[in-house]
Amino acid sequence: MKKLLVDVDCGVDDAQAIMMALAAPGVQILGITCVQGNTSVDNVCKNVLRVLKVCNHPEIPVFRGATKSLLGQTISAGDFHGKDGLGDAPHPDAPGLDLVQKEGAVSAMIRIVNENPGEVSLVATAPLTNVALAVKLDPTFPQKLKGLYLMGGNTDCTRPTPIESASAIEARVRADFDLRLGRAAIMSVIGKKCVRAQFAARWGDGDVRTVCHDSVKNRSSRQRICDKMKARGNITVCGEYNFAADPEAAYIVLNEFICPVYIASWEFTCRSELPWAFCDGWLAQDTDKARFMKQIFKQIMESSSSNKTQGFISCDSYAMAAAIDETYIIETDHKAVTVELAGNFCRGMMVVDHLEILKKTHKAHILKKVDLEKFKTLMMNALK
Ligand SMILES: [Ca+2]
Repeated sequence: MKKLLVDVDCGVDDAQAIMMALAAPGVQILGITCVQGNTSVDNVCKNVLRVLKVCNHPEIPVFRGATKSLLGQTISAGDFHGKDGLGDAPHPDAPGLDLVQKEGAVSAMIRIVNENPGEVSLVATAPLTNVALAVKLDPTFPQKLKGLYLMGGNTDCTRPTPIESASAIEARVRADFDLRLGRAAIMSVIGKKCVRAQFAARWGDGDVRTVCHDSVKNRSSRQRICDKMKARGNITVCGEYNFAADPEAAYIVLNEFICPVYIASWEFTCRSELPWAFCDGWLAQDTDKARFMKQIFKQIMESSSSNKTQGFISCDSYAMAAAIDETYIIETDHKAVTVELAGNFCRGMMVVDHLEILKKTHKAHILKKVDLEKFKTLMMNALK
């Protein structure tokens, strides 16, 4: 039996991930901990209880966790998941907060893992506030986990990106840094001290270091500049929501969780999108679960239909699938990772230490390629 603890900010894709785990044979959810994120923590608790009711699993305990990020700063998730986090499609018989456990989320996490040492996989699909608090209360918490599965963070484009022409890069660098230099000179000064300050002011210090070290190692600065400029965010320029919503928590988790860590980054989920035709068949199943999903997913589907460039992406489900079935993972990047906490544009961005400059002994598995047929089956079964 695979034992899971799930930490969510129950938006629509968290609901999809929870339903995937509930439907998977040989998987037991020991508890669901809630944290603010897509919506307030009270809404998150209500949403989880609603999902558990639809799936006929009211016995799974739900715990209320952090109401704010570690520093108390908020970053709006917008209305993508609806104001209530679940597509603004309320149900009159939805369960109330009286069903939430009295025990708090963080102490419940620690207790449950202590009761099942070495057996629990923690799947975290939300800002990492609860998870970071758990290691601060109990520094031995990570080593008692079987694994940690995260949805969050950025990679700096592991897929080949269209390379800009040298003249386009030159123009960008000129515009950004006001360098009055020729093309060759611009490319060669990337690693030099005199321009670092300018870079740091524009890109954040972590980025500067990456570019500088690349230059020192005589890699193609041109390619690196391209990659940096193409690193994708979904809430800030290059920040993924779960990390950007609580960068300090993400930093603590990536630096203090020495258990096996698997990361489904934003770019990875984008690359692993499913066709909308799959989504149509998925929702057309004649079940209460599918009808429920159709209601809560309606708003997102309508807003997505205007953006035909992107397929169907259930972000949180990719991390959940990795915890449920290890054979779904085909290829990972095994790299040390951390999080940028400063910078003008890059706060909350995951930093991947390709050159091992940070000298970290612990490395994370960044999902690169997965078995999408297995993923589709897990998704389908979630609504059966
Ligand atoms: Ca989430």
